[in-house]
Amino acid sequence: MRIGIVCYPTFGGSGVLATELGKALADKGHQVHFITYQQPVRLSHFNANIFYHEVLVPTYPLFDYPPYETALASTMVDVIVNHNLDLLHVHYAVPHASAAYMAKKIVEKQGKKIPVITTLHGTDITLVGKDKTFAPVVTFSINESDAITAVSENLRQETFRNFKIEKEIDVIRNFVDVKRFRKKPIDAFRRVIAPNGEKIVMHASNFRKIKRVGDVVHIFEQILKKVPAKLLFVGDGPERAVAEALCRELNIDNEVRFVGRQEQMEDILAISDLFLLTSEYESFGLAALEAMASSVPVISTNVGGLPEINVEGVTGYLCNVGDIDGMSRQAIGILSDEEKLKQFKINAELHSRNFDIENVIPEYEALYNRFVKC
Ligand code: GMT
Repeated sequence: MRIGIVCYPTFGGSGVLATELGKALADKGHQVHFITYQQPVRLSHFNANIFYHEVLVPTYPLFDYPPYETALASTMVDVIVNHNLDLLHVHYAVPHASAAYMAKKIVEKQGKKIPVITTLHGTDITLVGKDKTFAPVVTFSINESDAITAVSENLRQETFRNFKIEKEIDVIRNFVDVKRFRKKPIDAFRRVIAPNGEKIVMHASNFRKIKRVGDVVHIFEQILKKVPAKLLFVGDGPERAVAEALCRELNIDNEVRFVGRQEQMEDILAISDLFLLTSEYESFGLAALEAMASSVPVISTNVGGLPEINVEGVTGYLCNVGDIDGMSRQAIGILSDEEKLKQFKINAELHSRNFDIENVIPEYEALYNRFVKC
């Protein structure tokens, strides 16, 4: 099959998921065409079945706002026609679903039918898409997609709650390549971060307000009172400076490292003991799943799709948003008991196998096969 994938090429979960999906499809012999404004971050290896088409937005003195969506739709048309695509799979509704609709209509005029599948990832529905400015276009273009998928049952329900959706939404949960994340810790690396055998607590995100990174700092402050530990912050974004300032204010900055955006998540996760995800909302929480696949238990909030992946008392714990005391108590409980920590690590890795890439890719292929006869 010749498949076009449109996504955000950044470190965000939707881009990571779409890129990993494309790579896995290419490994299975499909021809995959990525259409994005930048090379996706996880698209580092050469694969003869993968093509990358950059969307270039022309600048012009009249354009206060460069027309990205128009450029994207035009690039889609070019790739659909010149590479004879069978199907277009867009990740994140805004503006990918509406650009895909436009491209579909344009190629239809040229006698080519192209099925469009839209995968909803979270903030495209719960934050951005709901905004009055976007809602009519988002609703329309989702409804015009030939198939809609959501990455969790929670997101499926949220979408029906917030938009007038006229067709079924299939849930295809996010996945993880368990083999890739099953890595042995690099001892020298661990010693650099935790020279005296301290426990390593980790948080990874894009540091948007929705992640509540301040809660991570407060939880870690409480952990430190009971367990020698270090905190690793991975990623970057608007709240990073706030979190750094808070660490200084609480006088725990020597125990905290901000390592910025990282591509080799599996190496960092391999030396971690506990993952904290304090978000106000997560449609899924791919970062938490990657942690679990690396045998790292997760303390998370109990919102969105997180209860669909983190199992209370088995792979970690789930608490209400903002329940710093509760999350600290559970974190200390795991970190201060070697046997418990060991068991939770085993459980986390075992549970992550339910989301293995090898089980989920066939679900996408089955969906594609509903529209493409090969
Ligand atoms: O979490 C973010 O801010 C990034 C965002 C994205 O669109 O890349 O992540 C969303 O999609 C991920 C992949 O499906 C999910 O794992 C995240 O939970 C979801 N984020 C939110 O719902 C806040």
